[in-house]
Amino acid sequence: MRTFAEITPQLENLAVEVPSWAYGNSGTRFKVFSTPGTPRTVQEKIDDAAQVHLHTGLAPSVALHIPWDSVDDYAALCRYAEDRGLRLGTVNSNTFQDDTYKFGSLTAADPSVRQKAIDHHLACVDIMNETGSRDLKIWLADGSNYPGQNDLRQRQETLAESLATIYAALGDEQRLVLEYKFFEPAFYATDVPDWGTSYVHVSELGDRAKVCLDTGHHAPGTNIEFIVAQLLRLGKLGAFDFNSRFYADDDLIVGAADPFQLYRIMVEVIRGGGLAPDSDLAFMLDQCHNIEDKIPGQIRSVLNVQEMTARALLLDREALTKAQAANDVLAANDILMDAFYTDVRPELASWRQTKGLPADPMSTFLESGYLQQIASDRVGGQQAGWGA
Ligand code: LRH
Ligand code: MN
Ligand code: MN
Repeated sequence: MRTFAEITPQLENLAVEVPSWAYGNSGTRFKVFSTPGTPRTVQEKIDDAAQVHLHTGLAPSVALHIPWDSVDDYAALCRYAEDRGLRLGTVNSNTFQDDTYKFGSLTAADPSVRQKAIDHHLACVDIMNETGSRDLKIWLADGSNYPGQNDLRQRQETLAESLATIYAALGDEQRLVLEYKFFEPAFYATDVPDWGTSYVHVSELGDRAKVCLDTGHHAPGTNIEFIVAQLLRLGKLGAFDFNSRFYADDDLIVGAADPFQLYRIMVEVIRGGGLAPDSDLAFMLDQCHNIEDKIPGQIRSVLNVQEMTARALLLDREALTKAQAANDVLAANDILMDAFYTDVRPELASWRQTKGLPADPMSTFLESGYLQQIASDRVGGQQAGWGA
């Protein structure tokens, strides 16, 4: 296995973007529980995101969701974030909370609905120009509940046309990332259900269009690291939405449900060059905390990503390649498992200290009094956006 000292230069390259919506209240279909100190404004969400970065050194940017995070002055919002040591990152377009889009947005049969959805994306590009954001992330709730409800084929044509119009509005340094999800809210057919469909569309668009892989968006049992390997091979993996799940799109803390899967994903990321200094792969969290405190939830998630990345970096790739070439099935598996079973927490803790960070970011944050402070300062916090 490699030593910890050997992997720190690569570990240094890891940055994980946090989502603004992680700090708001969210819930299940049955109940939204509120948490004391929930942010009331996007500025307060940024304040909370800054805490994650301050204590972990891992989360230098925050993703916005439009219109959940709409403001009048994005340049001012940008300065607000910068003053707190953060950048504004990916802009997520949201066409899933408006009555107009009941029967679809970018795929809608009604041209006026489609135009409204396209215009919303063009407005998102304007925002990106002000915030300096590189990525426009599109996830569509478009789909149907019953066979026969929609013309499946026509909707793919319509989608391709809508995406082409949006892509044409992007600047040379900007990208479009198209996120897929196999079901929900549509229960029969989703218009972008899988990586293949996303890949087909982004390939047609051009070099600056890529796939976004949300780890919670697959059928149970799907081999996600295979998708990672394939998309990196094709140069088309643009971004991750990290979260974990036991059943469907649970949006739980990253690595909570299946740390081994997270490890396997990071092994393929590293194998495919996704952590190299010249990589443009974006690592983001996409989580909604229902019952736990939001900031500690995010801290736990980014630390879990760091931990599994460290273990994946420890993997003795040379030995693995040799065992694979010799068809030594058990040795190859052993080599992979050796790195996975290595507890990197003590070494990560001392490494953090050499960088001026707390050895234990979670306890340092909890002892800082920030949670108590926001609980008394903020009254009437906001929902993340779901059902808002
Ligand atoms: C859809 C999704 C998508 C949205 C987010 C709030 O399930 O993963 O990324 O933007 O949730
Ligand atoms: Mn997502
Ligand atoms: Mn999701």
